[in-house]
Amino acid sequence: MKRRNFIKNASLTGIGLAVTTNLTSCSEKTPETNNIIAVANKVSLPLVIATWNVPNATKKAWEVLQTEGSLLDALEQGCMVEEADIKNQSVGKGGRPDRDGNVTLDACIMNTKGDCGAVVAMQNITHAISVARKVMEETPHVMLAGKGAENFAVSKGMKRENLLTEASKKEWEEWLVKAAYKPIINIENHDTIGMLAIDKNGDISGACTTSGLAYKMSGRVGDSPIIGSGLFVDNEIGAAVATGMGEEVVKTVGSFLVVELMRQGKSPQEACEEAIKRIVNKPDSNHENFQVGYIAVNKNGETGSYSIHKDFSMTKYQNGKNENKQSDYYLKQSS
Ligand code: SD4
Repeated sequence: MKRRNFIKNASLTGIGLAVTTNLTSCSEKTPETNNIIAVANKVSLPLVIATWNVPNATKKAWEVLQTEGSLLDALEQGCMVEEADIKNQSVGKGGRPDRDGNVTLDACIMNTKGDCGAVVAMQNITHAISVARKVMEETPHVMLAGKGAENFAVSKGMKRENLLTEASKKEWEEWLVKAAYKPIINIENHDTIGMLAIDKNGDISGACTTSGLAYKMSGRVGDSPIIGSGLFVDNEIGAAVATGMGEEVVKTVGSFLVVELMRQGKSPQEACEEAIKRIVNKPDSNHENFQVGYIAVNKNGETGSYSIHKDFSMTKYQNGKNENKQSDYYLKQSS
């Protein structure tokens, strides 16, 4: 087998090259030369990445993986950090409400086998990610909505809580004066969380949780809980997660697109860039007025992130430390 094909096949089937435990390097014999070729691949696992600047969440997830917790435990507990933080106004408790003053949460989770669970437009339960996981693991369904999701959560022992904090209520009351629906670019900065993790065996899973766009219509659901749009994982290839204007992500099935582009051989960075271009190149795209950002990881542990506007960032936790990296962005070309 030609070396290039060997590498491709190896990464597609999840064997060998890049995914063995804490890989630092490995080698192969080529039939042509019978030489040993060192394939340097300095990826240290486990690895956790997340949208925006969420160091506490990535740290928590990484620590769970380090202490032999499962990928899903790591993702759930990492996301729960943000859901519980009332200073974060785009996720969980303290999230900005819809235009009627109700905080409604969307979340989903996807495992190594391609199983998934989601909740949409759920109220009064802080940890939407935990409910999404229970939908996946404890029901025959993939998605529960509204009251059904809330009642299911309560039946599993979760507490009903008022998610509208004084701070979010005050902002909403100020918004009501003009009541103009104009999502502000990057207002979700530091908040909404899409998280992807690779464990020490090279297996990949992902999660996403949000209160969605502030002052949305009652009943509006974004991309975040929609498998393929807000999140997609293929353990043979890689994973991607989205943030920003969910409607635009849904229209291009963004996260699935990123993973499929990686399947075709693009790096995570190239795949994120191509998926953003699909959005901005649409006829009558008004991308000057909205933000979308993607982060992605492939089976080799390479990562990428890209957005339309500046100031999107990715937090990466690896080797026991956090790094928050500003993403490259489409409109840089015209700035
Ligand atoms: C949505 N994509 O509901 C979400 C919002 C978001 O960072 O990601 N904010 O459209």
